[in-house]
Formats: sequence, C-alpha cells, structure tokens
Amino acid sequence: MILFISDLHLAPQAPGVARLFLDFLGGRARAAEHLFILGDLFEAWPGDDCLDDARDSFAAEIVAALRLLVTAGIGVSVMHGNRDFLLGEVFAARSGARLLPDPHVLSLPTWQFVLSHGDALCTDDHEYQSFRSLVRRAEWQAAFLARPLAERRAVAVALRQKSESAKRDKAEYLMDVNPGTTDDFLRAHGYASLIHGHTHRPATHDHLVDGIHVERWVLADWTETQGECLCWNGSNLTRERLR
Ligand code: LP5
Ligand code: MN
Repeated sequence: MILFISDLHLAPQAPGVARLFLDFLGGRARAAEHLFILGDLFEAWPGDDCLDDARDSFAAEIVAALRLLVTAGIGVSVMHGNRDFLLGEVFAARSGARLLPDPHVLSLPTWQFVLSHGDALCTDDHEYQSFRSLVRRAEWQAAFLARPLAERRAVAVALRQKSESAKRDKAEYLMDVNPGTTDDFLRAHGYASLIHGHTHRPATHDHLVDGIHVERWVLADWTETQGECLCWNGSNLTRERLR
C-alpha cells in the first residue's frame, strides 16, 4: 500500500498537527510500503542548518521521526512545496527520505500516476509565478542560504505575513490550477492520474483531455484537529481521515 499526504505546514506554533503527524508516522504509515509527501510538510523551511539550531529542536524532532519510519523499512519520498523548497541534501541524509523532483512520474504495476505539489499549475497567479521563478533559481538560493539563519527565519516570517495578506486580495480562481495548463500537463504526462496538493481544495476532478478521461486528486491540508492521507491499495485510491 502506498500513502500520499501534503500541506501539513508543520510548525512549533501548531502542536496539534505535529502530534497528528507523529501519531501517523508511528501508526498508520507503518502499514505502508511507501509514503509520498507532496510538499509543504513544513510551514517554512529556512535551510537545512535549522536542524542544528540549539534554540529550536522542532525540525530535528520531525526529521528523527521520519528516520524511524525509514529504519522500519518504509520508503519515504519528499517533494518540495512553496513553503519548504529549501529542503536539501542534509535533510534527506538525516531523515532517510528521498527528495523528489516536481513533477514525478510514479509507474506502478497496475497504474500510472504523476505527482506534483501543484503550485506550478496555478499559472493565473502571475505575481506568485514570478516570485517562484526567482526563488527556485540555484544562484538565488545559494545567496539566500549564505545569510545568517536568524535573518532567513525573519524573512520567512515576513513573507508568510505578506502571502496571507496578498491572498486576501486575490480572486479565488488565481489560487487554483489553471484548466488549460492542467490539461497540457496531463497530456504531457501520458494522461496519468494526477495527485497534487497546494490549493487546500480537496476534491477528485474528472478531466476529459483529447477524449481521454483523466483523474486529478487534490490532497487536503492538515489542521490542528484533522489530517488526511490518500491510500493506493493496488487498484483503488481512497481518502482516509486522520484524527
Ligand atoms: O503559502 P501560501 O499558501 O500562503 O500562499 C502561496 C503563495 N505564497 C508563497 C509564499 C510563502 O507562503 C512564504 C514562504 C516562506 C518560507 C520560505 C522559507 C524561507 C525562504 C524565503 C525566501 C524568499 O508561496 C501565494 C499564492 C498562494 O500560494 C496560492 O497559490 O498566491 O503567493 C504569494 O503570496 C506571492 C505574492 O503574491 C507575491 C510575493 C512577492 C514577494 C516579493 C519578495 C521578494 C523576495 C525577497 C526575499 C528576500
Ligand atoms: Mn503549497
């Protein structure tokens, strides 16, 4: 069985969701072969050196719990989200998780999936897409990571506030996937079933692309009291509520 989750936005300020996730790693996830985390595991990731921050052990505790799952024989793959696109090789080495490119094609014996965080499909949000192309550049990231951790944490807090206020003024359609971009994406990936998060609009959509029926599964974000995983049992995908 394969499990998919995304958009947990883990942070020390949200202990309920961290508890749900730790319970999930120690419980439900143990029955899986593989866990795919499709972005925004963390509320904000300022760089892998936060794992050695003596004043804040939150990230290190989460990474240690992922490592225990991997040690128990469950594969873990993590994709970058727009909040944690700076997760790097130190995170991967310490957690035992594999960092996945976005998109990632998952070919299983009985089905073909394409996995993505989902933000790249929100092409109507021009402001966000230009911000995204800036911060995903390797040179920009190297320069940013060279700044002191405290400064990067402060930038992350400021950007989170800016993002929340920017979203209040954005039309709803800007914060969802663009239909044409999504059809092109599905076409380019051989009409595989798409699983993504980011939009916080959990639903299962039916697309008709070139006369072919394609499913798009949107994962739910987690809250202080409830999480969700998608479970593939070899023939069906089902949503499972986690409390
Ligand atoms: O995340 P969410 O759901 O609130 O909204 C996203 C888009 N916002 C973002 C920004 C993140 O929330 C903030 C990430 C902080 C953690 C990063 C770690 C530290 C590195 C920081 C390096 C810069 O992704 C939001 C979308 C929404 O999804 C729906 O799709 O609308 O987009 C925005 O809010 C972007 C604004 O519209 C434009 C922001 C311009 C900011 C310009 C600053 C330039 C960078 C300078 C950095 C020093
Ligand atoms: Mn996101």
